[in-house]
Amino acid sequence: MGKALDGVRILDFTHVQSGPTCTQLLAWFGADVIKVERPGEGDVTRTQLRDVPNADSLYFTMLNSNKRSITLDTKNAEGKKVLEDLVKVCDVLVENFAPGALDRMGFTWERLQEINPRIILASVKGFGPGPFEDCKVYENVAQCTGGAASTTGFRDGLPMVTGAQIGDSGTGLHLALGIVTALYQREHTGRGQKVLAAMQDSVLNLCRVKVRDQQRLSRGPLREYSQFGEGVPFGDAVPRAGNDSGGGQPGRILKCKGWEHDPNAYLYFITQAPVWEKICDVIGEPTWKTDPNYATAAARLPHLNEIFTRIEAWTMAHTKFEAMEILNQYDIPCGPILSMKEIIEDDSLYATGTLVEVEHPVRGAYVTVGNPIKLSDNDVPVERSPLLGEHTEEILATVLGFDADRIAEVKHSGAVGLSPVRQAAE
Ligand code: CAO
Repeated sequence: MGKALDGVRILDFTHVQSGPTCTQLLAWFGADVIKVERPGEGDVTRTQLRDVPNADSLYFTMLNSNKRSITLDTKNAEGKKVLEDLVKVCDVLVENFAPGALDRMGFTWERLQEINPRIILASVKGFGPGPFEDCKVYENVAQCTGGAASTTGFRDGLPMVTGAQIGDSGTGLHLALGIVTALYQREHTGRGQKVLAAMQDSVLNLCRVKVRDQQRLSRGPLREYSQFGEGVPFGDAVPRAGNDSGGGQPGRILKCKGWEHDPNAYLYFITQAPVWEKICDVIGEPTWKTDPNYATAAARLPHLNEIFTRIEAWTMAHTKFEAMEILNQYDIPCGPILSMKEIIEDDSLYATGTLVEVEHPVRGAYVTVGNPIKLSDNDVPVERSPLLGEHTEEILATVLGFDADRIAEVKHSGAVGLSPVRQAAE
């Protein structure tokens, strides 16, 4: 088997989550990812949320697999020269610094193109051009400004952020697609280009259905939202819809046996229209098949609370796994609410490489989420993240062809090094 991005070299100038999640994916497709880190400190996440003293945190190790690490002070004159040399031999420079940081370092887009006209400059920023373009942004800010928070949660509660890191990892995914697309185009044009994935744009892209609903709202109530059946009037913006889903296929999270003491004893149940009659049989309401209040998807919308209360009476008599087994026999779409404990203990996820256990020389074995995108002709085993500066000399010697004297010169300048790791404030 091959490696999809074999021969592609990435200059990985990323930190925290959004950028590293992108370059980790590229590494899992076989690209050579060289992570540039500040001497003595490195990516701030190395020391954030530490669970093992003096070991790189899980935050860091789970976002930086299969990369090589070089320390380089890019504000040091010698460090700048080394960075220039790296730009010459790399295909893509990926960065997610605060707006303007790369320019302040002296590496404007114009300068990068002078150094290497084929370079692709890929950036994550919080916002695209506009009133907020200079702002620093973290995950939850993106969830709030991209429309996710105002549409998540319950109508009578606060706006809610989700556990899924759609702002950071979601933007990293968008950026990775932009990078491989720019690499493809460069095959024909020979030119590099800039790729920008703004976190607000990425979250908004993932909230596309809510933009749909905003426009539908001007033409009348959103009939599939529970509040329609409850007679609660709509305002002028898309409301939070709890766990509602779908139009013809409304869904809810329902209690299952054991819910009183297990916070995850729940099942997502979808009343998919094509299997409505089977649902009626399973829950013991066969007359609902022909009752005009329940027989069609449109007729059911004002009665969702009654319908789901009745279905819940059935699910509460079963565990979430029993319910799933029974419902699957009738092709009724549903899913148990799986806890992180249940997921991390699921052998089938290890069998596919979606979860992987990796050995680390300092922290020992840890579990990470492997490549979620499976290509039939890409075989890149998940490897541990690099220690800070682990590959500095290797990269100077083999990627840049520096001899011992030149390496000594660079070291002497203080541009690379391993001064003690700073203890970060959490
Ligand atoms: N050598 C020398 N200097 C370096 C360096 C290196 N190897 N790596 C970074 N630096 C410098 C930068 O040049 C910058 O210096 P200036 O402020 O003088 O320009 C400085 O380190 C700090 O970089 P930063 O502003 O990017 O970092 P921060 O911790 O202050 O902000 C963040 C972090 C994430 C808010 C900001 O980088 C950002 O908004 N990034 C874009 C959006 C993004 O990716 N957010 C997701 C983060 S994950 O939740």
